Order: sequence, then structure tokens, then C-alpha cells
Amino acid sequence: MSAADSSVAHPEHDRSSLSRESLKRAFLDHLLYTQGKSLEIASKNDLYQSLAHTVRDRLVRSWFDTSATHQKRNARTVAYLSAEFLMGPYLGNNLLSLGISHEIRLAMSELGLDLDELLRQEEEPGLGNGGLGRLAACFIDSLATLEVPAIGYGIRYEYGIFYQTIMDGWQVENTDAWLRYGNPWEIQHAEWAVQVKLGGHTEQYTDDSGRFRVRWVPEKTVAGVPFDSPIPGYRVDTTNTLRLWRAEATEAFDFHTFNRGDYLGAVNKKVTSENLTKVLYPNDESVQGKELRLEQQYFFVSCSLQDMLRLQQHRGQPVTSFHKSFAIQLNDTHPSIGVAELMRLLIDEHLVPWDRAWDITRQTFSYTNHTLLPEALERWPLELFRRVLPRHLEIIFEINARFLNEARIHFFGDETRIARLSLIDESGERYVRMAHLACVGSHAINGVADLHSELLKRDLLKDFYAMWPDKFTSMTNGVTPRRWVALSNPRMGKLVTRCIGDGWIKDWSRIREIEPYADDAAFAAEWRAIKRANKIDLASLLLRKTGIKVDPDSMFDVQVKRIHEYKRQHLSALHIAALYHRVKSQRNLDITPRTFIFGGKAAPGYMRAKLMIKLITAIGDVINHDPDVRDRIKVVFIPNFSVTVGQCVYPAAELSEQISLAGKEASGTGNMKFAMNGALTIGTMDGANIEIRDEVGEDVFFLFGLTAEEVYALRREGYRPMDFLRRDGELHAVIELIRSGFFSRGDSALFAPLIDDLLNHDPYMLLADYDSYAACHSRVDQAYRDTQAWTRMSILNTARSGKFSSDRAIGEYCDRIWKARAVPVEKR
Ligand code: 8GP
Repeated sequence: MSAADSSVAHPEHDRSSLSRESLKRAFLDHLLYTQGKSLEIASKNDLYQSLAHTVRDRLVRSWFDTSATHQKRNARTVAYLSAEFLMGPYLGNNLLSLGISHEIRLAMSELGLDLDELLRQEEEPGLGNGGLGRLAACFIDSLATLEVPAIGYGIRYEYGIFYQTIMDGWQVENTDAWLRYGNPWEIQHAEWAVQVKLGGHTEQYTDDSGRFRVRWVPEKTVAGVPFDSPIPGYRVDTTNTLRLWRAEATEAFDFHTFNRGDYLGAVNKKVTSENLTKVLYPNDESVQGKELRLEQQYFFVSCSLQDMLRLQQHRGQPVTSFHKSFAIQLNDTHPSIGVAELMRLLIDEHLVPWDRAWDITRQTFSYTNHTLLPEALERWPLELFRRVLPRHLEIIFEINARFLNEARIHFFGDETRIARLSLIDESGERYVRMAHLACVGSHAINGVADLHSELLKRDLLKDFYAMWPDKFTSMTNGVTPRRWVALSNPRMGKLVTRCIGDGWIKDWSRIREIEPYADDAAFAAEWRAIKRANKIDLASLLLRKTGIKVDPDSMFDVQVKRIHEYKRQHLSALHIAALYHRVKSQRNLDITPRTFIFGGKAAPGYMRAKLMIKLITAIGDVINHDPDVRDRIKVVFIPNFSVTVGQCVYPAAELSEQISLAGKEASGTGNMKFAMNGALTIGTMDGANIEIRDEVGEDVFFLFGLTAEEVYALRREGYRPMDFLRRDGELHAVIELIRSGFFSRGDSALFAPLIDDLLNHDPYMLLADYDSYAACHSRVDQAYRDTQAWTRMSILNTARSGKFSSDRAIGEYCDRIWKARAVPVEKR
């Protein structure tokens, strides 16, 4: 029985449908009637689909009851607008929420089937790039568990994040056809489809009562069709909705073109409309400025707002109390066009006067910023924007004119500041600044960790802060303990439950109660045994995926996240090369055996990041095959890092690498998943690392590197990377080794772009932090040798990670921003 299966909170009438016999019957029925197969001839996918349908059926009643309750109570509903939802596989999580993993396992085994094998069949919907998309998934899990009425609104991409393979050490991208075998979790609701206009022009007219109005005459109209998936809370009756939109042609054929005999032209138009939701842009923290991307953003935002207005009407509420019914969260600037779209819907379509509409809009929206990197700030060339959204541009101009009037009074005579604040960047080619639109149109603005929120106020959004200090707040991220502990690390879950009960699954702050066990020898021995078992599982995954055999008794030192210069995977690479250099110079050097594990995707157009992957795999290739190393160092790059892979990685990690340059990582959430699973952190004073260290204690955290203040100071003084290189003989030798082509079969040109950049510019200050990083690793090395002390630290680390649950984060958003509360579902 899994840790989480000990209690079932379902009343009698539901319980019968959850009995083993009825689960078996339902499963066989789906196999026969949905898949059209018998057990004898069913494929693995048939079996998975039947099981998924069986489980979905068991969610439908609470799904109904939830929306009926919310409607009846006219409950304030959180609408989480996000261009990405990186959900991970559903089956395991839904079994956990329902509390039926154990019964299902037995039911399957009575049919001669292995639940784990069926779980492995699921194609994960990779509808996100990384942190931001995964945060949205953790948040909707917490909203449901906390019984808060909520809808996640996003895009049903036909192709999610690309599938990564590694060939000859390089990243190769393959398409992610996740819908190939169908998605059993979603229900299409054609009856709630909406129309979305694009392009064209606007016209002025006078209405019947003599009022001056504007109408938008679009160039084309696309239909948005919602696909709903249930999001069950953990052991509660609330099942919220994730509603993702697919674009469809409004008419199957354009009859005009068709009748002219241009059949292919007509079909082509259909194809073009449907392109809108074809593919997720695979860029993490950089923008491409493509027209299709703007169309995607507008499309899903317009669909979602129209949907909320429909619900508002359905609840019998006037549009003018929209802000009382909905709290809309903008997950970064991607949905920020919503500010102009809600204004348009209220003014042009519901005839609400401007001032009233603006009040409603501002009380509805709030905005979360996720990055300080300038290249991630969305701005659209004005002409492109006008072409796609002519009416919105007019509305934005009007918002801007009114806003700048207010700003001029606030900052009397300071026209430089007014230009900086403007929604339109006029310093060269003109752009619409989406972050500014989000700030002006929202009543709350937050960063995702304390340092990040401070830096927003001090730097990126300082003018807005000066104008509206009260709008700013900080909301430290969190991750769901359901997926990231209960589901991923059942061994640990079971041990914890045995000691303190299973309350931690719903209330992660209770994990504190294991703190006294840090000094309990028997508990520590079990803790260690669990980590070892998880490492063995990961080792077999690594062998399967890469052919590399690793020693489960070596330290598992892990860095999994998007590949980016600011995250500094190449700092690790330099250090690994230095360790290798040391081992080669002193053959019998006594070092703690380590397995360095990397994983993560590089944006397909980000050549530097792809070269970083090549550097890691190239160094690994040499080290893994050198007999002198005698397996004391191994380097593995896991291909296609995903939620599914993460679920195997975090529980097996012992050291978590969080080594971004201070001031660059907004928060990080992987750092939290590692900490919860007992991996110690080696990290900089960046993002949520700072808060993790505050919580777990400085003696349970391996700190190195410059602080954000020191980074600024060094930059002000003029940073010269060569000064640091000269001071460090080992680093110098390592750089020369890479440069000479030692790791690239003599090709001295291969890594030159990376190395030259480090020596001449080094914008992420690797050389400045290198010494401190290497010294810190020596401390890690020493600490790991004392197994008991290490285990104690690992237990304390988990015990003190209570703050980093997304339940805590969502509680804060509800209290401080959304003013939303739990609404227990009434069962019919
Ligand atoms: C990330 C931040 O980099 C990370 O520090 C933070 O923990 C996470 O958001 C959640 O708040 N940012 C992104 O993932 C991001 O900007 N993604 C781009 C694809 C838009």
C-alpha cells in the first residue's frame, strides 16, 4: 500500500464504484466498448486508455458537483491564465487524489496486469518549457486541494515541448506528438466554442442613442473550442477544471473560394486557422517576436475572457460585477493582452462606460513576473501589433494617455521617467511593452521569491514601484508535495507516514515533525536505505536511456533544469574537468566517488546552450572511458528531461546544484523539489535558495559565490574575467585543456565560442565564482564521507522544507491578492 492510501474520504454511495470488483468491471468494459479489444489482443496503449477512462469516470461526479456548487454559491473564482501548463502524467496523480492506487494495483494484478507498466504508457502532455509552466501545474493542484474555486485557462498545443535526443553529444529535437494515441483525460465541449477575431481594421459609428462607438471589422475569425480536464484536489470533493483551447476554422470550407474552384485554397484557409494552436514556442526566457505567438496569446486570452463572461451570465450576474466573480492571475506577460481585451469586451460589446470598465479591469487582474532577464521581456513592434489587433492598439493608446496623465502629476516635470513608464517604447522602432500593460492594468504585482521581488522594485519596475508602492508584493513559489513527494518518492512517504501519520500530504508544514528523528539511528538507517533504493532505480533508468552504468554508492550530484548560460551548467563542467585534471595528475588521489547527472533542454535556436550540452557530454565521454579514473567520476546527461523523468531524479539526488549567478534566477522550483526529497543544496544567494537556506539552516546548506550586491559592485567597477583566471592555476589549466581540443578529439575550434566568451566577457561571472565553487565542492566531498552526519543533514533539510509547498503559496495568493476562499462542494 502506498503512503497515501491509508484513508479514503469518500461517502458510501461513491465507495462502491471504488471497490476492486467494480474497478475491474469498469476497466474491462472500457477495454471492450471504448477500445474495442479483449484482454487477449489488447495493446499496452489499449490497457492504459481503458484504465485512464475508468479513473476519469470516477472523477466526473465530483467534477459536476464542483461546478454546480460554484455556480449556486456564485463563488469568487480564480482564473489562472497561463500560456503553459506542464502537467506531467495524470494517471498516477489522479489515483493518488482519489486514494485508490492500492485497489487499482490489486485489480490490475488480478487481471494479470502490472500497474507500473500501465503508468509508464502515458505520454506526458509537455505543454510548457520549464519553471513557469510547471508552477502553473502545481498551483492548480493546490487550488483544488484547498477547495478554492479555480479554472486553469491555457492552450491545447498539438505539439508540446520538443522531444530531445542526444546524438554524438549534441541535442537533437524531435516533434512531440503527445496526442497520437488520444488523450483520455480531456472532454471536448464544442457547445462552448467561441469566436476570436484577428486582423482587419476598426470603424467608428454612432449607436441608436447617439453615442459614439467603435466596431472592429476583422480580417478573419477563428473558433476556439475548449477541452476540459478534471483537476481533483487531494482527498476532497473539489474537482476543478483545466480548460485548454484549440483553434479551429470557423467554417469547414470557405464556400466563396470553393465555388471559384479553388478547393485547395479553401482547405488551406482551414489549415492556417488551425495552425494557431499547433505548437508551443520552445523558448525559455527569451522572446522571438513572431506574429503567430502574439496570435496564440490573444487567442487563448480572448477565448478565456469570453468564457468567463458566459459563466457570469449563466450565474445570473451583471457584467459590471465581473471583478466580484473572477480574480484573474496573469502568469507572466504572455496573457497580459487580457487587460486590453477585457476593456474591449466591456466597452464595445457590453457598452460599459470607460471609467467603469477600467475599474472592473483593474480590480480583476493581477500580474506575476517570473524573470529579470531583459531578453525575456515581451514587446511587440507597433506595426505588427496593429496588423493583428487594431482595436486593442487603440485601447492601449487610450489607457496609456490616461495613465501618463496620472504619471505626469506624480512625477511633475520628469519627462525622462514618463518616457520610461510609457506603454509604448519610442526610443527607436516603436514597441508595445507588455509588462507595462500588465502593471498598469493590475491591482497587484508580485515577484516569485523575496530577492526577486526586491530587485523588481529596485530595478526592472522601479518607476511603477515609485508610483504605486502598495501594488507590489512578494510571493515565494512552492511545489506540490502530492506529485513531488507522495507520488515520486513513495518509499520516503511511507516511512514518514509511519512516524508522523499522513497529514503531511495535505499540510507539508507538518513535515517538521520528523525533525526529532534526525538523531534516531534506526530512522536514519532507513532514510539511507530509501535513498539508496531510489538511486538504484535511477541508475537503471540511466543505463536504459544512455547505456552508461553508474555506481549507486557514489554521490549523486544533480543539475536538472533548462540549459541556459545564467544557470551556469558550464560552471559545473569546468569543475568536473578540474577534478579530472586532479585525478590525472595524482593517480591515487582520494576523492569521494561521484556521479554527475545533468538533464535539460536548450532552446533550439540558442546555439550557446546547445554547445554547453556538447561540452558536458564531451567531458563525460573522456572521463567515463578513462581507466585512470577508475569509476571515481562519472558524468551522465539524461536525454529529454521532463516531469516524468524528474519524478525519478529528485528522490535519488543527494546534492542539488543551484548555481545561477546571484540576481538572475527569479526563484527556482527544482531547488524546492530536491530539498523536500532530502538532497542538500550547493548554491548561490539567488532566488529562493536564500529562503531555503534561511529555513534549513546555514550548516545544512553549501553556500558559495558572490551575492547580488557584490555582482552589481563588481560590474560597476568593471569586471575583467582574466584577473580571476590569472589567480587560479588549476582553472587556467582546465581552460587550456578544453581550448586545446582535448575533449573534442583535437578540434580546438569547437568550444572556442564558449571559452573566448568566458575569457573576454563572461557576463554570468563564472570565473569570478569559480574558486568559491570549487572550494565549496571540497567541503561537500569531506562532508559526504561522514555518512551519519550527512544523513542527519539530509533529514533536517527535508524536515525544514515546510515553507516550500505550493499550498502555502496559494494560501498567500488567496489571502493577499485574490481574496478567494475555500468553498466546500455540496454533494448531490
Ligand atoms: C521561471 C524562472 O526562471 C524561475 O526562476 C522560476 O522559479 C519560475 O519561472 C517560476 O516562477 N521563468 C520561466 O520559466 C520563464 O520565464 N519561462 C519562459 C517561457 C516563458
